Amino acid sequence: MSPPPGVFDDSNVVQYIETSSGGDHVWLPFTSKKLYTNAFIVSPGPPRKILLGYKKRGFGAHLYNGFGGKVEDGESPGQAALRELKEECGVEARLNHCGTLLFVTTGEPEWAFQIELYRADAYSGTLIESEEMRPEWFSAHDDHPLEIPEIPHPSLRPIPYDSMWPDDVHWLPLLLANRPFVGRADFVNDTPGKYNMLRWWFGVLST
Ligand code: 8OG
Repeated sequence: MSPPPGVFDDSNVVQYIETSSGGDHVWLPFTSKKLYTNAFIVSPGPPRKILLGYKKRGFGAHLYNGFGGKVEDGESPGQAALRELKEECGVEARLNHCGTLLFVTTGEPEWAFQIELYRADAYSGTLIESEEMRPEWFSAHDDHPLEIPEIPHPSLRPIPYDSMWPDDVHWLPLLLANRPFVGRADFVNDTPGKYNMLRWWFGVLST
């Protein structure tokens, strides 16, 4: 099955997962894209751990996420990712691009959000809590079959997928496994602040 509309259609994209919680939902229409970034620090350890931020306000409030935001005029996504990481948790890192995601929501018929995902293995500086994010470490031992299983560290909580965007459980294991990916998720936004997935697709780049 080929990637959904809006996800770049390279011949080296192989299907990773395709499903729908809404039965026969059609992909939502959109006319243009807004660029965002999202960056994760995965410290090799031991114990291997991932830095997430608890979002204190705004879009996605009370969810854990990577650090990121809107790409401003004149910035490349890579520059925006570094700026947002520094603004939101005070640190600098050598970021590697690892995925591209597209999110479309009912009620926003014109816009799709294109998120460029980054990962770093190390950072410099001192972690700080910002007005927007409270950084916290979680165990990055992972049950993904591509990873060598590790014993979770007793003082680190597992990744809090129940308190994250509902699509993250599908692609964060790919980020942890260093497998480049693309994907799309369409959401319905019936209740203010609550997003449920209508349809989603994720593909691993076979490079
Ligand atoms: O500037 P602001 O914090 O509002 O930017 C929104 C952030 O949320 C940005 O990093 C992109 C990210 N984001 C979405 N949708 C999703 C999603 O479904 N999963 C994750 N992990 N992040 C998302 O906009």
